[in-house]
Amino acid sequence: MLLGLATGDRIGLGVVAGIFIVFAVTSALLIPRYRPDFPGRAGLRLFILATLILFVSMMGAVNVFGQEEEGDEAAHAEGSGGEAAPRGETTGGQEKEPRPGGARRTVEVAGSEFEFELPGKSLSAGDYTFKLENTGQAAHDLVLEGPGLDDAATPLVDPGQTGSVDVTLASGTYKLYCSVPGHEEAGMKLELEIS
Ligand SMILES: [Cu+2]
Repeated sequence: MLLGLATGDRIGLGVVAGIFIVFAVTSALLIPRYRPDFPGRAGLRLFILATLILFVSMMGAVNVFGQEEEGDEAAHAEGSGGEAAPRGETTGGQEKEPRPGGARRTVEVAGSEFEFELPGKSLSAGDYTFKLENTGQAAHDLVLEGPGLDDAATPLVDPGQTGSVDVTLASGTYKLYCSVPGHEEAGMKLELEIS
């Protein structure tokens, strides 16, 4: 049980136990040397009373320190449980709902002649950074059009380079295309569904 107590509690308990042990050893071994008749009749009552008081104090100390420890454990358990639950809710919310003030997510788009490649064709609403990597031989950009967006675009990105644009996507259909003349018509265009 002592091992389970916090350091401070163990010290407090140790002091009480130490007093009790010193008192018991002293009265049992040392006092008779100097007072062979100890304890006398009055002394015997006093000795028993003092022993009882110290014993009760010690048990009281065990209870008090033990309960403090249990209280701490209960508080820790409630604290960690309380933190875990909101985290779970937040994670669930990321999948289904718009998250104003939530973490911005990154979508990596590869652009080349003449197509865009996205990790997926649907996303949940929220804040995104679209990062265009030009894997082709000509310069390209990435423009997004849809609810709440009017020609949000990356800079023109040279071959082998990357460029990004921050957008907030709401529910609906967005069109992604390259604005370099002729590229959209050649195939650099796709639709993205936001749920
Ligand atoms: Cu292009």
